[in-house]
Amino acid sequence: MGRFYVTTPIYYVNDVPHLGTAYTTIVADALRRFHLLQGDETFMLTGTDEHGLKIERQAKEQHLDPKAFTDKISARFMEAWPKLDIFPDRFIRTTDADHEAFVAELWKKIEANGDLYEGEYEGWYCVGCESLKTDKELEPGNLCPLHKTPVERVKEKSYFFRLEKWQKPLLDFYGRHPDFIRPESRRNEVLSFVESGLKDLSVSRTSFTWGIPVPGNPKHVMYVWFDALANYLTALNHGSLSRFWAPSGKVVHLVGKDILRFHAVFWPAFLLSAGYTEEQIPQVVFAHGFLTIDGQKMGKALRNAVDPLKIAHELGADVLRYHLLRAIAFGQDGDFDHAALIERYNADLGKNLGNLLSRVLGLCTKLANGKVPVFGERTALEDELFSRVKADLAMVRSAWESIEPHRALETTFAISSAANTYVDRAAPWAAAKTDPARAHTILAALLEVLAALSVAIWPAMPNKSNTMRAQLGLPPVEPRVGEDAFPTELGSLLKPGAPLAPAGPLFQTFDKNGTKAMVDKLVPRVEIPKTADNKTTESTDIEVSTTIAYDDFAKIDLRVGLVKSAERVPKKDKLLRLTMDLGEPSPRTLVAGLALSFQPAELVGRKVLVVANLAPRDFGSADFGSGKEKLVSHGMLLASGPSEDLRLATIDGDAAPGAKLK
Ligand code: ME8
Repeated sequence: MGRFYVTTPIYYVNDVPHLGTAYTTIVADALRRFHLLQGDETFMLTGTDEHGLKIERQAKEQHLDPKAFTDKISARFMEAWPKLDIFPDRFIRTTDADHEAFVAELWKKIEANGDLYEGEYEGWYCVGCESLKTDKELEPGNLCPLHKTPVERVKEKSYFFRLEKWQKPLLDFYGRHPDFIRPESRRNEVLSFVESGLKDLSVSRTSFTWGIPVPGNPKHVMYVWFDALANYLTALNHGSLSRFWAPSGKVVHLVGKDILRFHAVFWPAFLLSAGYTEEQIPQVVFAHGFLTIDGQKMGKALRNAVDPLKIAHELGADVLRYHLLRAIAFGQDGDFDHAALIERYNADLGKNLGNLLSRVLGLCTKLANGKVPVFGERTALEDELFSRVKADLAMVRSAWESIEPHRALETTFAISSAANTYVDRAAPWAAAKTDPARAHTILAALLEVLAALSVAIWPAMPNKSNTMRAQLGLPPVEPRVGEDAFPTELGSLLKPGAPLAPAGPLFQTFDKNGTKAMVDKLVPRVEIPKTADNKTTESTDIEVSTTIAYDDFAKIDLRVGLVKSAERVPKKDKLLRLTMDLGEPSPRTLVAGLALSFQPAELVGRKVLVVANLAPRDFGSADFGSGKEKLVSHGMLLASGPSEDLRLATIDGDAAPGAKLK
């Protein structure tokens, strides 16, 4: 018996659960279930990451106190996972009192060891990543390569963590623990990052307050990643739960590749600095790839997120779980496509496994009175089947053990294919005519394989496992600590004479029309792009608009505009007043509904697309501090998206302010 502790990242509450976050959480649950099957003692942790500038800003935009805001979104995560048959042992929130207390203790330990000092930092900060970026990392236009949004210049007093000091110990540690970072390609990336030199890390902020106060200096709040990473220890900081931590437990952190550096560099450095030994560093940080839609990372930033709960509602959580675990090689990116989901469902679940079950149970009803038949003399056919299945089961086990769910399921379904081939070759319906005992042996062999499969699919499809087992006359899988229930041998999983209980198909397949109807049901409806003055708000299917003549289009004077200055409009939450250079002798004033998506400073210096000949639009008046001023927009800036997440229309390359678009 072993101990297995698996964690997911704690998710930022700036987003609700989507297929990307569901993916990591499903893998964690499946791994945990596999370990339960083996008789291991397990602990699974997930939760929400609730502090930091990103969350503070989002709460403000929604006119909510940050705690009220995080309560609202965190609940969405907590409620989502059970709907996908995921039952973590703890759902942690970084606003939990035990976490705040634990992080303060960790800080004090690191401080006492001399690894924190006060200083000032200046640099580019991506609020989406909650991380500083070097000039080298930025994309043209000062964009974060991950979020495609402009970074912000920050300069403030801060505590620094002596990360540089840990460069050598980290490299030594990686050398001694080659499995710490997986997969291999990611390990190499981290190694070359660390080898290229580490800089001390800013670990506190003074320009906002939504964070855990620094012990002894409450003007500072802790950097959100310092706070967040500690969650993995907070959860076990309760009595005997510490037994799940390394080395007495096997600790596996599952993370997306976007956050590997935090887990593989900063986290072990914090631990070593706080006095943990090398053996007390987690055994594995596994960085998986991104779920993409048409090659783009799925998520809020790109507004292409797929709702896992909708798929689970229509097709069952098992189907979604199976698809994600099987279709994507764990560690690599995978493009998600609803039609491919249905295709795999039909092929693997319906035609392969589902068909095997109903075929075998149908034959048992016909040829064996609906009972488990007696296993008679084995022929070469059964020997071949059993030795193949035995070898495959061993491979399934080792694939789960080595965190390769796609391989585990591929082999599981290869067993089902082998059994389907065996039915055709052994032809029990023919044998029944001349040698009923032989037909019974064939069916008994098949039932053994099905019984083994009903357990092997449990980590991925716990519900279908139960349904399958009920039809086989078996109780649901109920793992017990210390008992290895993962099947290794065939021959005595079922009792001869026990009643079988065939029911409807395990998976109802979809024909061509059914597939189309289901895909239509699942595919998210798309929002009509909006203009920055926020006129269109309805969410509906994209419609093709009526065409216009070129002459009509030519009437629109589209130009490149350079934002010279930007300021909020007092008492108008959504509006910004911009001064724009449109290549004219004097700048123009534009008023635009951008304030929920952008800080004024982020816009200054950006080149955007403007409708220059729109009739002036009156926005009333506002007091900017020296009495009421008229608020009139002389043109319109182009953007797309909902008002709280707008994307600006910009121009490629170097275009001068005032350049016309044609
Ligand atoms: O990074 N494909 O939180 P986060 C696959 N709070 N996985 C995806 C994904 C996609 N398209 N999108 C998200 C944070 N994920 C921090 C973590 S941990 C101490 C702090 C998954 O809400 C993936 O696991 O941005 C990724 O690492 C995680 O969600 C990021 O979640």
